[in-house]
Amino acid sequence: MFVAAIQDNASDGDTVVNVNLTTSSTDSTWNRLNLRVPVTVIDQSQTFPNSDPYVTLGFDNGTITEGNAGTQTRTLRATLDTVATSTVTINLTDNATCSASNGSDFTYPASITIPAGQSEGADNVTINGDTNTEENEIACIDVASITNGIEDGTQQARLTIRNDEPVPPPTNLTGTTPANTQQVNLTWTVSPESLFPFNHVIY
Ligand SMILES: [Ca+2]
Ligand SMILES: [Ca+2]
Ligand SMILES: [Ca+2]
Repeated sequence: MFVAAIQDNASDGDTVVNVNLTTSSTDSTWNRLNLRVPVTVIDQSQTFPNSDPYVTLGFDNGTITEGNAGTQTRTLRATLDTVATSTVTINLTDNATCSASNGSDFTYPASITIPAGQSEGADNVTINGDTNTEENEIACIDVASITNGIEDGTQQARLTIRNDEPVPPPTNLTGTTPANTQQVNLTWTVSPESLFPFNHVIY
């Protein structure tokens, strides 16, 4: 008896086929003996069980100087570890724990799409200029979900938006001369405090 396996290209895993045999009633030795013979057809596909590509996410250039008005862009790129066999969609979300604010400091695309046959896709993140005196800000884009792909660990694209407003001079500078004239007490106010180094030199 021969059992022939039929070739295909499907990644459908190993298959077990049970072949049932019944001997003839005229066979005096094995009369009506029933046999069940399992035959395993092994799937040789290298991509089974999961053929989805792994996805990484990042900016081509992770810093930008803010500017005072209008918008600028930076390229946000999603990259696969293999060529896509079907369309891969990476849905994006912003991480609100980072200092830059979605909507006022930057805006980003809802998703990046990678067509079948490609291994990467990209879209623009838009940065808004302002004239606010502030610290550098960081925009963080996370992966919300992926269709036909797998997030490679935890991906987060980070963009540093460099503030370009000049640091204003200290204000409310006052001095007093105590009885001991070798000593002068000075007080002043800086804003925002985080923009000033801690070592203030007095001449
Ligand atoms: Ca500015
Ligand atoms: Ca800003
Ligand atoms: Ca600013």
